[in-house]
Formats: sequence, structure tokens, C-alpha cells
Amino acid sequence: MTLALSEVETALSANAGLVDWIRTMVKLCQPAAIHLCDGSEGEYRALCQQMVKTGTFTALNEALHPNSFLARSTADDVARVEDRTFICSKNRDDAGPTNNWHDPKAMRQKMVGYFDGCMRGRTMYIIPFSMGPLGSPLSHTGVEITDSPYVVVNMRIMTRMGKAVLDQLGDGFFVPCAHSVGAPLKEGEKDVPWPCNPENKHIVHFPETREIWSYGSGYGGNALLGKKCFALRIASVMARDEGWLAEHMLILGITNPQGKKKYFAAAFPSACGKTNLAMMKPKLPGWKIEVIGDDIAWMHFSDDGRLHAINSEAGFFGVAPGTSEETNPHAMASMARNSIFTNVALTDNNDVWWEGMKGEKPSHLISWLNKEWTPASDSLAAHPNARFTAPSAQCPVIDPDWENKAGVPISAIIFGGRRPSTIPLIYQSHNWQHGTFLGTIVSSQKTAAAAGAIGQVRHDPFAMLPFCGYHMADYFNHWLAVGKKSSEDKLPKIFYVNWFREDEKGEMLWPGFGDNIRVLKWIFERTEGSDNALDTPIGYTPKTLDTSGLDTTSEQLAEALKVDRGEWLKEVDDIREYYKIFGNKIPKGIIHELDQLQQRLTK
Ligand code: SAT
Ligand code: MN
Repeated sequence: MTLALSEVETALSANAGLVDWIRTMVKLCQPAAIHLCDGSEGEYRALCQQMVKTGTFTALNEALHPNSFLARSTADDVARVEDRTFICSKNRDDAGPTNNWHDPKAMRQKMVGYFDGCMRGRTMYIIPFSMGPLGSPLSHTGVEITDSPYVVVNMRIMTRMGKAVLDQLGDGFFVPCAHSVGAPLKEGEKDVPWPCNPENKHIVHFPETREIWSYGSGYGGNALLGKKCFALRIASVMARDEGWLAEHMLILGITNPQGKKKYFAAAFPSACGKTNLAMMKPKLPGWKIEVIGDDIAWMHFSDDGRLHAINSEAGFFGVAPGTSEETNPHAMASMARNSIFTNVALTDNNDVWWEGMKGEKPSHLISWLNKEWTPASDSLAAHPNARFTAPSAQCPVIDPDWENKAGVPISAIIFGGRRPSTIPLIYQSHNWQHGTFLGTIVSSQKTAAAAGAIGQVRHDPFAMLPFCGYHMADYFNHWLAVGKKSSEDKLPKIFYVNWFREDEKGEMLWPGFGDNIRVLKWIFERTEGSDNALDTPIGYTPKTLDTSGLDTTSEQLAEALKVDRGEWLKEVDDIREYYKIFGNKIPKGIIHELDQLQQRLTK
């Protein structure tokens, strides 16, 4: 609905703080019009049609991808911008050594300067949204203002948004999220398909006042402010203050052949197959995997002393390249209709294509850069970070409890990384403190397939390095504190996996994908008290894994599960070196775990 400011104020009048904020931002941004989003299907369709007219969207073939669209960004607005992302806590030390800190007063002044007149010639969309199921006590509300209709339609898939959220909010607390593409239009100037600001991007968080200001980018995590900015950076600070956990984790339901069901949460650095694991098609008969979420878990203790998790999102914003009927048929089905594709290639019959999709390369495409493309072209047809935005509800294996307002009880937490050596396929921690230590040592290694220095280990504690809104060592401490709120028998058991171990020829030792169910089965049984475990210096590994119907030889399996003391002692040195960046803030309990590990390895 396009409304006059006074009408917007009336519509928002239940929340005086919201009226104030909108009034201030309208005055500052000077939009040509204001649109209060109701979240309806009609509004969504009208905005999509409007974007087809302006060239932002290309409508896809109705028969192949009904009600779906392709968007191409500019070549310089394709991913999150970590060096332009700021945590503006009052004290520099609260942001810690792994975040970009900026003085909040100075940054606020800067942002007010950027936002001054930034929406001239454009419409300001007001998006009330809920992170988490509407009406859940675990959910939180945000209101995003943006001058990007692309953001509005993506937010409609990724969150619950519109009038129902506003009704629910009443005069309650909301996180104000200000977004602008930073490209005001002059009188009579024609818009471009993907407006953004090539010179100046700023993704800014004020953790103490729970505010987000994002300027200059229209893409993904820079612009859909409910996702990484709110649900992780701001929410991690809220969680610290309120005693819960906001984590970069998938949530899946796993049912054994006897019909017993459990829920696991898992954190992996990027390019480790989080979405694939979340919706895996298991290769063991009788086992079932259902997905609650593929990116973000908010976990609170229930009265029973167990951690319960909700997915704060309502859609998948997944990487398209590499996703196929073989690697993730359930993701393919999720995006079969009502979906948005960003920076993939367009086929001659108006469908989408990307590297790793399947079969032969098409003989002709329009690339993500809007250029003619043939298999002879020496460039990629789709950008490596091309994305699909698809509603969770469309996933064929969406869990029946995915919108349960109380969340689902978590039995296991799994960390993992991509490491060609050292780290076994699976091991289990001794207890919560040891498990927290495993979270701190999450790391991934570049292999020959990825750009950058081969072999270099990149530490990414809890897969939260770019997403923790405060000092990472304080965050480790918060995990330890959370563990003290319940008892070991009620806390989730904590595991570490590595699907990517290689033999000396560089061949993968483990098939991965649907066969990872064999590892999940062991985890399931361990949470049931199974004693199928070896007590190694690093934790428990399986005595046996279910390899029925698998080609993997027992030597390969032994190699995949091996704990090599020499390699691990080097690992301990590397971890100790890494911890230095946190100085003396690193919790004693974590250092204790590292010392104990070293002792067990040298015994
Ligand atoms: O761009 S997002 O942050 O939403 C996705 C990602 O980079 O993980
Ligand atoms: Mn993510």
C-alpha cells in the first residue's frame, strides 16, 4: 500500500517507538513515496511485475518454473562484504579482535550523512518481519525500511512479514533495520536494473541499542537484514544478555527405522554442505531426515532443562552452483516454483542454469553478467555465489514441527569443517565443556579446487567468525555459561565431523552426501547411550559404523577414522597459536581442554 506519511503513522500508531523511527527516517531519506508492506500474495506479485518492467527481474518460463524470476546484480555486488561490516559497540574491546570496530557516535554520524536524501526518487518500503514463527515466545520482531523492491520480495520468502507481524508486535520491542541501496535518483533520471553504490558499502551494527544500518549494497546478507545482521550479529548479543544461543546452524529431524525421532543442530563453515546435510536423502533403508532450517538456529532452555531450537527463517537462501538432482534433490524441489534466482544463467527457453546442475552444458546461455555464453566461453555462466530464494514450506522433507512455537528438543550438536587430513570422519566430545572446545577449533582448509593458498587452515570458531556481534572469546565463555544452566544428561551431546578427509593420493576417503546418514546413525545411537565407541585421546570415535551396501573398504574407513598423535600434536600447536589473537580473554575452561588434549596425546 502506498500511503502518505500521516496514514503510515496512523497504521503504526500502536507502537509509538515505531512511529517515531519511521518519521525520523522518512525525513532523513526523503523518499518519493512510502509503501507499508502487508505481506500479501497480491503485493508480492505486483512488486515482481514492477521489477520485470524495470528490468530488475526476468520472468522465468511459467511451465518450468512457475511464478519465478531471475535477478542479475552488478558485477561488484555479489556477496557479503566483511571488510565493510562493522560492530559499533561502545567499547572497542567488546567487538573483539575478529570484528571491525568503529566508534558508535562517529559511525552514527557517518550513517546519517549517507542516508541523508538517499531514497530520493525512490519508494521507501516498510517491512515488519518476524524472525521465528509468529507468536512464538522465542521469536523476535524487526522492521526493515528499504528502497529495494528486490529486498521486499526476498524478505517475504525468507521471513514471516507484513500486517500479521505488525498486529502481533503491538507496542512491543522491535529491531530497527535501515537499508538503502545508496543510489538516489535525480528528477526524471531513469533507474538501472540493479541500483547500488559501487564506491561505498557499509553494513553497520549497534549491538547495545540493537540497531542495523546498511548502505550501498542490494545483495543477500548485506540487504536482507533479518538474516545474518539480525538473526546472528544482533541476536548473538541479545542471546548473551538473556541466556540463550543464536547460532549459525542447520536443524534437522532424524527418524530411525523403529520410528524414534530426534533433532540435531549443526554448524559448518561455508562450502561444507550445510544445506545438503539439512535435507539429505539418506542412503540407509528405513532412516528419514526432515529439515527445520539450513542456516540459523535460536536455542533456549525449556522448563524440562533441554535446549529447544527454532529456525528463525522461513525460506532457504542457498548457493545454486553445485546443487543438482544428485547432490540435493530436495533443494531442487523446494525451488521448483515461487522462487527467486540471483546471478544464475538464463537458458534459451527462459529457464535457469548453473555449473554443476546436471547433464550436458547448454549450447547457449545468457550469463549472470547478461552476456552471450557458450561452452567455449572461458567464464562461468553463473556466479559461484549465485543464489536461490525458496520458501521452506515447499521443501518435500520440511519437518511437520518446523513452525512449532516451542521449538524442537536438540539431542546433538555437530560441528565440522573441510580438512583433507588429521580430523577424523566423526568423534564425540566428553561433555559440554569439551564440546564447546570443539566449537572453538572449527576450521576449514582450502583444497586445490578452491582459490587461495592451498593447505592453509582457516579458523572459523562455531562457523560464527563473520557473524558474532561481540568478542568471540566472550562468546566462548557464554557457551560455557549456558552449559552450567542444565545437567549433562539433558544437554545435547556434542560431536565433530569431517566428510572431506583424503588419502595420500588426494582421493576422498568418505563418499559423503546421502551416505553421511551412517555417521548420523552413530550419533543417534550414542545419544541413546550406545557403547559402540573407542576412547581416543581426542574423544570417542566409532568402533564400527554401518557400512552395509557401501563400497568403502575397511582400510579406507579405518583411515577416515584414524587419530594420528603426531598430526594432532601439530594441531594443538596450531590451536594454541590461533588462540593468541584472543589474548587472556580466552576462558580458562577452554585452555584447560586444550592442555588436557595435549596431555592425553603425549601419554
Ligand atoms: O549473503 S548471506 O549472508 O545471506 C549468505 C551467506 O553468505 O552465507
Ligand atoms: Mn550461512
